Amino acid sequence: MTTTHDGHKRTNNKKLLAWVDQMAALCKPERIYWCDGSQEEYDRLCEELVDVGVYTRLNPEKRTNCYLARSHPSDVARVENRTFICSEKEEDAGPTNNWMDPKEMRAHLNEAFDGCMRGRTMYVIPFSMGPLGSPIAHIGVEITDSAYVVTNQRIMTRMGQGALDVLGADGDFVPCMHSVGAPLEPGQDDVAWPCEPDIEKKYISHFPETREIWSYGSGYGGNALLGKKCLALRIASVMARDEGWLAEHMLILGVESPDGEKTYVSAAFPSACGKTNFAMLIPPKEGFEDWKVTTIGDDIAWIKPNKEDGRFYAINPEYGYFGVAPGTNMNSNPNAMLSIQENSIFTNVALTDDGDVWWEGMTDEPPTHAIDWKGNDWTPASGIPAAHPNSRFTAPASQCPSIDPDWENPAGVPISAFIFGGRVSKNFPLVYQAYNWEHGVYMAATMGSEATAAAIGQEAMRRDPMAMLPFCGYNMADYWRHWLRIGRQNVATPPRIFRVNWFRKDEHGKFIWPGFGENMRALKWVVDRCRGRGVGIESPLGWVPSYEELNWEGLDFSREQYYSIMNIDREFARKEANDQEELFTRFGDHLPPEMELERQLQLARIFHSPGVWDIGMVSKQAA
Ligand code: O2Y
Ligand code: MN
Repeated sequence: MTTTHDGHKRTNNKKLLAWVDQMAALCKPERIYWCDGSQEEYDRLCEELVDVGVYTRLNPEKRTNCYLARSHPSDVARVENRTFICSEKEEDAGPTNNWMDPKEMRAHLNEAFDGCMRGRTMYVIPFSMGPLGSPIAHIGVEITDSAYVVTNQRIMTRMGQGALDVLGADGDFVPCMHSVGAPLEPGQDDVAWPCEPDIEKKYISHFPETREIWSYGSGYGGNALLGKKCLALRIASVMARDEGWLAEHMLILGVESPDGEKTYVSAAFPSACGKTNFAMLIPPKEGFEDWKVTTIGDDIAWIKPNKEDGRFYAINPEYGYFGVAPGTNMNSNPNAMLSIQENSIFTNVALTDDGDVWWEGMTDEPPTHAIDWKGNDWTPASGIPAAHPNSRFTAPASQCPSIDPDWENPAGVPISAFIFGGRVSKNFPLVYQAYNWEHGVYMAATMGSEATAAAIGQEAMRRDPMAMLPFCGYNMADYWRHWLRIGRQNVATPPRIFRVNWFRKDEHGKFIWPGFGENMRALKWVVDRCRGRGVGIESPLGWVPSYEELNWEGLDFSREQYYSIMNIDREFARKEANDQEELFTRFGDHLPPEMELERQLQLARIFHSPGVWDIGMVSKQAA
């Protein structure tokens, strides 16, 4: 073992030691600190952050061992327009990513990082994405000048000496370089949330060929906790392409039937579609008495083919949840609420007078007074949100009551279905199944959510293929090609593919489907289909369940209501399939021919399939 900068013998990995030396020479920190990942270290750093006013310790009787941080008001979310894929060739980043020539980006970064840690500590954070030593896991090392990042990373990843031990002398790691971009001059006082306020000087840069991440100027979330979106999705998607696996923006959950049959599914949803709620779903009390849903992960899945049994096995590469606070409550997600009782960090939520946290939607009645996310006095009459809409909790996954017993299984869990969901108010049924793998990939590639197009003031589909638009580290069309290939070549039994849509509205603009735990009714149909049960009806979009095929016990949901969330309007479906052409043509020669073929087949089914349009009609006839 070689002695590291703090005099400890932690690693003899030459590549790592050389990289840390090189980064220290560039950033010129006052000191270097290697994180061991211990509880003692976490407690000490949190205490230091309390002392300097970055963290507020919450009332231990309400939230044991919990802290609140408030970011700079300009640093509150991922910055997509400053997120870059710096592949050698622009076409390898594709039309949906911001590309910058790697040489040009390196010139910017060398200038920005030069001396950027003056007066600060440079923390070295070794971490494992995935259970330590799992054949599906990978090691990263983040260098950062933010103790907020260190403490959050300890919750979000398996961090410290254990990761160094797995790395060993010759192991490889993804270097993740991070600075808040706020060096301190001698004698200069620090601020509570240092960052680079000029958006044009922030860089969230990825180098897919050399598998490096460089992030400058932001201390927040996905911009700074580099194991998450940067490594586990953007860089990992490139590794997955090259090595024959999948790195997906997907939750993983298990469904256990009363007789103990366990089925795992993985599901992708764009932001604001209730992904964490679905990952932690509690089945309805009536009709699903002895059913259980268990959580493996709420955001990211690494999925590798297993040659032994020809199936995909998935792990959650993360160790914690970085969940959106607003809207989370004991009704929408009791498991999340119970996960954040202790050992959690809250960012940009409101502080109540009794030292607890609060956010919009947490309780029916707001507190009469609180300190808002900007640190100002707040009352319900203030007319502004007390918590930032993107405020977050960082909580250990192990604290989730629905955590699956196999969530740390290094071999992963076998995946039977991929579910893709968007937020669409019309025409897309509650649940339907692709006819085959290629059709499923097409369905996933064209998914999206409705957004009001400011220019025309009309609802338009904002496409988010596989919910990976901001997270795919290479050309999206090449990614589709990878999906098509992996389902054909790398597994004997690819998972069945489904789409779901919880968000259809009635003529008054009200959601028709109750959602949350009731989504179990659609999920059970997914499981049934994977198990070879259920008949299904052939619709132009895919197999759909008849009214009779879903379990309605305990829910007053009429056949007519069901038809209204299952019907497919021919004209609407035709327009949707036509509109998809615009997405496909953006990719030129990179577009796999199967995608256009599937679109044409879709149009043909819409025009020519023999009248199986109206699921209501079909079910009525059947009834
Ligand atoms: O705004 C951020 O920095 C976090 S974004 C995020 C966090 C947790 C899970 N998913 C997301 C996302 O944007 O998909
Ligand atoms: Mn996400």
